[in-house]
Amino acid sequence: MLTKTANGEVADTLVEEREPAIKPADETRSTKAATKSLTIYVDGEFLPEAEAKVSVFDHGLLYGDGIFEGIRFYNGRVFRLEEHIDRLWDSARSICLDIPMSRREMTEALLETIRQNELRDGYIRQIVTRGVGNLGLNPAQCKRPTVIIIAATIALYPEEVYRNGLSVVTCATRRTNPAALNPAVKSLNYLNNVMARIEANIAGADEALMLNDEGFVAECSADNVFIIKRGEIFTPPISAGALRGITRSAIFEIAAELGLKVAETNITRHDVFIADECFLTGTAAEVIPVVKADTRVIGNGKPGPISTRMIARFREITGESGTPIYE
Ligand code: PXG
Repeated sequence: MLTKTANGEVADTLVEEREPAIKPADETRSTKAATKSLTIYVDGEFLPEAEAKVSVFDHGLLYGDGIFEGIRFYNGRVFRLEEHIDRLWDSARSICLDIPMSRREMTEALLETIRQNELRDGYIRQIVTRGVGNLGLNPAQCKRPTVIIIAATIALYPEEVYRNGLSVVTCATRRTNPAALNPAVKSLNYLNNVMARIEANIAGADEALMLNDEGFVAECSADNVFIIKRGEIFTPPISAGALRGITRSAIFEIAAELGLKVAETNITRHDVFIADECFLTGTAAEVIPVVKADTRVIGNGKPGPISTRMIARFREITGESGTPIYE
């Protein structure tokens, strides 16, 4: 296997081709002229990307003190916008951060950022930091949170990945214990996930399967995990260290539509190894099959029938629902 640097120089050449890239730079423009820079929302202003900057004293940078959301829009509609706004507000409440605007204002700022960039399909990164303070970590020094909204395009995984599936490895880095930092908070402190991802890179795998302190599966570095056994679907509960993924909840709805049961239950590596099917869900990855875990082939090594139906139905839903951007 490919084992070079911690940054996975060798592995990256493999992984990079497959990974969806959220690209803020010129080559990502779809409808806006390719030469124009992105327009980015920073604290109430729409700025050209070269001017969209934060202070080096912002505690988002100094301490990872802040929260974020990653949201997709498809075909001129934002997918599950209200759920993302709710989760942002939940993260804020959990870390005692007062978002300096109403949900309605945030929603409008988000839609307007997309409009300013004349995009119809893409990815939004919404960030609220603790704001500018001093070099001490005390958030009481930070007078006003910084709000940033970036709307960009996103390069999709190649279709072959959805047909052939991904490989995952279990990483030694455990998902943060909720008693230390609850993984349900979508915070700017993602080093735990980044370390997991580095391990996957070193191992030449596509994703890292993260366990919690008890040894149960929590999630992957940026995706929720599902397994299927004898027609039943299982996914770790939030209490196991999984983010309450918005794609994850879409899967619950699709499963109900298809008459399939989803059980939120603790899962071990063994359960993954002996699963008939496995797939990951996330805003960027959408619904993506897994065909190998720690060198064990899952099922027959091909994306299974239920995963395939899930992917197809998820695509239908993203294409036809959501908050309209331009109406
Ligand atoms: N777990 C974690 C830790 C996440 O950060 C998910 C699960 C999936 O949740 P949603 O709501 O997106 O279905 C996430 C998603 C990326 C990326 O590039 C995704 C996330 C964060 C950073 C990058 O896919 N969040």
